[in-house]
Amino acid sequence: MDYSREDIKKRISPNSRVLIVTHKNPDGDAMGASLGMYNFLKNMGCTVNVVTPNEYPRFLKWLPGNAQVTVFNSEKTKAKNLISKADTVFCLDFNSPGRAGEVNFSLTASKAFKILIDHHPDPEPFVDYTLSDVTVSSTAELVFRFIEWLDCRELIDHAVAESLFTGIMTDTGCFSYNSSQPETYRVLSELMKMGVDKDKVYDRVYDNFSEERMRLLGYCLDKKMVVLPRYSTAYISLTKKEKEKYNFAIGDSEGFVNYPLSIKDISFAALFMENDNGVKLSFRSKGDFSVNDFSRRHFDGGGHKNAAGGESELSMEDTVKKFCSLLPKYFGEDD
Ligand SMILES: [Mn+2]
Repeated sequence: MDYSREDIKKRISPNSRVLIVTHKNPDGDAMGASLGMYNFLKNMGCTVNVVTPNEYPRFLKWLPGNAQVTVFNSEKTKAKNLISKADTVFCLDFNSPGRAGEVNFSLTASKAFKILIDHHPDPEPFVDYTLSDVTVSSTAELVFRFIEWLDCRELIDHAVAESLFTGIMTDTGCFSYNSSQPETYRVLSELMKMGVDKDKVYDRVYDNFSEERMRLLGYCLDKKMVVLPRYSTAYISLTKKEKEKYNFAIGDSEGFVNYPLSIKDISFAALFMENDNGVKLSFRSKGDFSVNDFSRRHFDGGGHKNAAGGESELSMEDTVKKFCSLLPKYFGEDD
């Protein structure tokens, strides 16, 4: 079905009830895109709410509109109510209902008009309108383009700009990956013209860690990183016990998986984090090796070509074993 700009505009006309949903374990792009959209839709005159499947990191809790976010896991009745009452639902930074965790069921049951804005590969057809582009840095950048496409540039205020800027900054690792398109810098430039203070955003996101988190990072790199030069691979694993020792909080392991990639000739990195339901995995790669395919095939996950997540219900030991047993197939002769 094709919808025109006017059709879409009608869905977010003043007084319409709009809900924004993002993926489980929300990251900077998920929250930046969602709160950018939230502040924009408020300026449109909509009644807007944001629902996240679960809690998100403390370093994102300063974003404009943060106080209005409903976390599904902690406020189920309220969240379900918001979803069922919405006329229009935005699905931001994910493209399959399964990525929305428990929100999945209320989301698929909802009769609302659904708009998906995302940059992950292979979107599933569970929405009415899709804006998907894997070549774009972040969903936040796509939200900016969506607002421009609606001809609503004048409704981008400081709150919208700051949120979207945060999404682009975090999803590109401060412009180190997914950030080779000139268009990204045009969007950033427009956002900065709205008064976004780049240094302030950087400081709030990256210089906001606890002492324990820094020590945990040191421990991981010194004691827990395993380097397998033969397979151009390095990985870090962390058990529940180790996390507890460092008073682990959500978001503390953000970025850990990127460190092994700075080692010369390492092109594949993995992080294994034990939790109550098994092991959560993060993958990063350089070059052509698709961690999206790897994770989809072996670890029930997915993401982008060079950055993906996954899950394992096996024990930590067996998960690491499984991971290591796959390496010869991808990175060398099987002997
Ligand atoms: Mn993203």
